[in-house]
Amino acid sequence: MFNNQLVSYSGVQPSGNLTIGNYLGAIKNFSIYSEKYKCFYCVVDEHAITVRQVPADLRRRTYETLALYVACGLDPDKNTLYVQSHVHEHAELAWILNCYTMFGELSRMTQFKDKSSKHSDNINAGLFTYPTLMAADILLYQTDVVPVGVDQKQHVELCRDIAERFNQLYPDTFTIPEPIISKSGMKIMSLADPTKKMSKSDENVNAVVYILDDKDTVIRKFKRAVTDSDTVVRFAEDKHGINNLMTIYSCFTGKTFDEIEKEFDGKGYGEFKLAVGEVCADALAPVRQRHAELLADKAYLESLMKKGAEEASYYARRTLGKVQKKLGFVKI
Ligand code: AQP
Repeated sequence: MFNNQLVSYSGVQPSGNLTIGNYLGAIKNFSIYSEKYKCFYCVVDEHAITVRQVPADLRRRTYETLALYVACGLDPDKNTLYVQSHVHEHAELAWILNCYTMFGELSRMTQFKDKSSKHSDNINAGLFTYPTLMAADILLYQTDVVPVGVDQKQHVELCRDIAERFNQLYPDTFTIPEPIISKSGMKIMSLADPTKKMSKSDENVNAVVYILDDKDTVIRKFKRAVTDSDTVVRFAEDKHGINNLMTIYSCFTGKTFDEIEKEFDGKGYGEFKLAVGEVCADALAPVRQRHAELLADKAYLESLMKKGAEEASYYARRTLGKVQKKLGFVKI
């Protein structure tokens, strides 16, 4: 909480083209908080370099991700939208928090295990300490709620542990944040292997539906989605592919699984896949159009970056100053 106002904080890495997993699990839900909370939504470029990036791609995607925030309905006058590397307090607080985070805690993070097996040639210290940078992101703004997909829940829980440990030593420093996991889009799975999370860095482009895919591409990808040898559209433990498609359909239409099962009773998988593709493509069409308009105006996006960085820095400076004072750092 800052100035008696509840705070919502979240971020997305510009590490690839954003997917419907990022959209349904995170961005789509961000605007829900704008009325009641002071909201900070960050393009977390410092997190992205824990995996090698091509500089020109990182730069382009940073603009694209900011534009997507706006295109997905985040009003820059009601939300602080900014780029992480523009606010140096993130990296500074992350260093301090590293000294209050245990090696064992970081070793248990499943994302570290997953990413280090995916990038075995580059298991760098940043990949290992990613959760302390994420804790710094959240704690700098005295955050109350963190809307994220379920894959990030473990990191928010570690952030809470770090904050509680710090508060025990130096009382009343940080607000303890709560992760908010949207029930519907908590984990969207790959279309090629529905036991795996849909990820923007997946090398198989057919496994992933990007927010900016055109209608034909979206429909083609859903038509090719891996399902099973059954033909009945119903939610069941072992039907990972159908469960995932039902989740996506439910997120876009607001229908319950019971309603979806009734709607597709007696119809085959082919008809269902087509329907999922159509609702997804139709929902994303206005986002794509607005995104294209925004990207054409780079000066506007830069003005948003500047405004966002100024707003965020004001809050970040206050928390970092408080932390430094409590630790005994000398102020000059
Ligand atoms: N498949 C998903 N289902 C639901 N939510 C998801 N999120 C990501 N994928 C899914 C949520 O999107 C937010 C931003 O994610 P991120 O950019 O910080 O990184 P990530 O979780 O590592 O996402 P990716 O797409 O898998 O990126 P790469 O491939 O670069 O690692 C988070 O709230 C996340 O939960």
